Parts: sequence; C-alpha cells; structure tokens
Amino acid sequence: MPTMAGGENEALLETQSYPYYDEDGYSIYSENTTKRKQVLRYAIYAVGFLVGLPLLYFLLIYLPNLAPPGVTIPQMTKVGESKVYLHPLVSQSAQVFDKDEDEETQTLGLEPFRQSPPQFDEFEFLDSNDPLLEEHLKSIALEKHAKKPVRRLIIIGDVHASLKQLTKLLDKVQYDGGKEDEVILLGDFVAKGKDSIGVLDWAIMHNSGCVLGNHELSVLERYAQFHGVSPPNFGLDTRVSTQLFDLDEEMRIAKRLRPEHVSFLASCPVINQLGPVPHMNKKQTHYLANPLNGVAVHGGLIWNMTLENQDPDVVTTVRSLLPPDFVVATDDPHDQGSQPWSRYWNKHQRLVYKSAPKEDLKSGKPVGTMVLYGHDAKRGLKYKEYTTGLDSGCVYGGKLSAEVIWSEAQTKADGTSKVVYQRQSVQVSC
Ligand SMILES: [Mn+2]
Repeated sequence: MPTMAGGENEALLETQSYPYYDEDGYSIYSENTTKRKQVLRYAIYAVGFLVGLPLLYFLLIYLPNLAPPGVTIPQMTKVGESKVYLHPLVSQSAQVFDKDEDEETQTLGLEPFRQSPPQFDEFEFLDSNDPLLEEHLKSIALEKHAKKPVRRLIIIGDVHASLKQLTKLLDKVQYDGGKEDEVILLGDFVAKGKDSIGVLDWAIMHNSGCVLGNHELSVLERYAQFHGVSPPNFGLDTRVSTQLFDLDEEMRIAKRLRPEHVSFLASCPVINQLGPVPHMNKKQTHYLANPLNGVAVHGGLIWNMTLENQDPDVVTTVRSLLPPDFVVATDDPHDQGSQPWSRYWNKHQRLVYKSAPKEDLKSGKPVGTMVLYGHDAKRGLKYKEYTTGLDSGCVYGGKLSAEVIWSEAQTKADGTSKVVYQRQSVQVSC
C-alpha cells in the first residue's frame, strides 16, 4: 500500500480503541454517565454539608471560644480592703454567757470558747438602732453603711481548680450563696486541678472576695504575653517581665481566659484587709477580748515591714525566711537555717500586743494583726496566735479547709453586752 494520510490512520485507531464513542464523537453511554455524575454531585453536596457544618462550627464557635479576645490587664492592687464587714449577730434563743472565773482569763477579759458550731439560721443581725452596735462600730473605726453587712466570712485555702470540692465544702458550712455570707479565696484557686475556668466562673457568679496567689500571677503574666498586652502591674512597683513562657499548664489557662476572668483576677489584691477577726490565746483554748486586724494573703508577710512596703512577689510566694536576719524570703523551706515566716510574724506581733496601751485593750479595738494564708500545703493547717495557715493540700489528695468567722453580741451574767468575734474550722476531704 502506498502512503496513507496520517490523520485517517489516527482516526481509525481511535475508533477502534475507544468503541464507546460514535462517529460524531459523542459517548454512547452519555445518559448513564449523566446520571452517575448527578449522584456523584449529590454525594459531594452531602459530604460537603457533613464536613462543612462542623468546620463552620469549629471556625465560628469553637475557635473563638478557645482563644477569647485579649483585653488590657487593669492596674492591680497591692493592699486592698474587703467590701464587707461582719455585722454582729444575736441568737434568737437568748443566751447568757458566764464570766470565766479563771483569774488569768479575767484580767485578759477572755470570752468563753464555743465548742460546737452555732446554728446560723438561729441568728439574726443585731438591730441597727442598738446602741451596742454604734459603740462597736466606733471601736473598730467603721462608719455605718460604709460596707455591706455580712454574717460570716468564709475564708478558703488553695482551691487549685477543685470546683467539686469547693462546692462540697460550701454545702458543709451551709453557705447562703453570697447573700449574707462572704467567701474569700486565699489565692491559688486556679491551676493543678481539673476546672480552673469553672472556679473562676463560680467566684465571679458569687461575687467572692479573693487575694492573688502565685499561680494567678503566673497566669496573668502568660495572658499578657499571649495577647501582647502589658504584664500585671501594681502601680509604683513596675514589674518588668523578660521571661518568655512556654506552652505550660498556666499558659493553657491563660489562653482560655475571657475578659471577665481577667478583670476578676486583676481585682484580687495581694493583701486583703478583712477587718476584725477573733484573737485566741497561744494555746488556742480561749478567745481574747480584743479582736485582731485580719489580713488575707497567699504566701505570707515579712514581719518588719508595713503592709504598704511588702513586695507582691514575696507576699505571694514566701514560705520561710533566711538567716541571719530573717527578713529575706525563700519559697523553699529546706533552705539551710531557714525558719517559717509565721514564726517571726508571731514573735513580732506578741511584742505589738504587749506594748499596746491598756485603754486600747479595754476598748475592744483590734490590737495586732492576724494573717490568714495558704500556699504551704506541706505544713498544712496551722493555727498560731497571729497566723492561720489554711492550705491543707486538697489537690494533693488532702483536705480543703475553710475558716468561718463571725461576730456575736453576747450578754453576760452581769447584764452587760459585748460584741465578740468567733471562729470555726471546717474541712472536707478531696
Ligand atoms: Mn501557692
């Protein structure tokens, strides 16, 4: 055969090898294929719907929730004051308290120690027109209506994100939800446990009082880095943080903080002045007539400094003091020769009390300062005359502890009335 046109040859080949094309080049299966394509299109729509909807949810709902918008951290308070005061309570079934006959206790004006906790529903507020109230408020230098009256302070040691145990403890003390009870969290209420955000939400919902712990401070520092805002500061004390934080547990908490969490954390002072709290003798057997000035902190205070001069980083972390002068703080109680900060605080406050004018002791005005603190789970629940340690290691399988404080108008056998401060220690296992 002579030469053949290349095109013809190719066309032939094509027809032979692709028999499902007719002469016009249309598929003889075109109807079937269209149906198949339609099914395929619907399948793609279905899959797209199934994948797209969760994706949309992830992008619009879950992700923004995962990293809420950043806000600037408001200026924080070093020394703050509780917004409530303990209004004296009176028992409905009028009780008369015998004067303690012991000679030593008489001179000190001791009050009988209530062994069992009172039933708080039996109590009501002392009438606001009662002259005893006027006299009492004057002795503690408090103006009527300056603060919200409450019946109890419920001061709670390191909660560490243990929301379940917190509510269990509050059930046990029959917390009224914040109407006339004031909860004060002693710092480190976030981190380590299961539900940091849950505890924060609880505290905000119940308008609870607080102090700043080392973990809250760390979380705020990480929050500042994550959102590129200024780190937490206390005004004159400029905190310059050069540290870069990794993705640790506190960073994960920081990423989840919503603006209301940040403003709550920033509202917690480092040192929270609570007003008068009961004063018990060294052996913890009797109440003294004078209350003490109650101060809540997370770690502790340095004995030779005013509240205003304390360093926030020390107050939130101190456990012990270093020799030779015991004015330098360490958080490691194993440091050689170190002593608990509370030992020096108690020594110093005993001197303050001894040197107080006799009239002050008689007037019922607070003399000396009681520090309520957490942070020291190893030493645990610790009662001294001028310090109360309330971290009983809940998150390590220990207990969660509350110190419940109230004041009572008591009538003595001789007919005189007086306001006394009392306390009760309550624990739940974790
Ligand atoms: Mn701590």
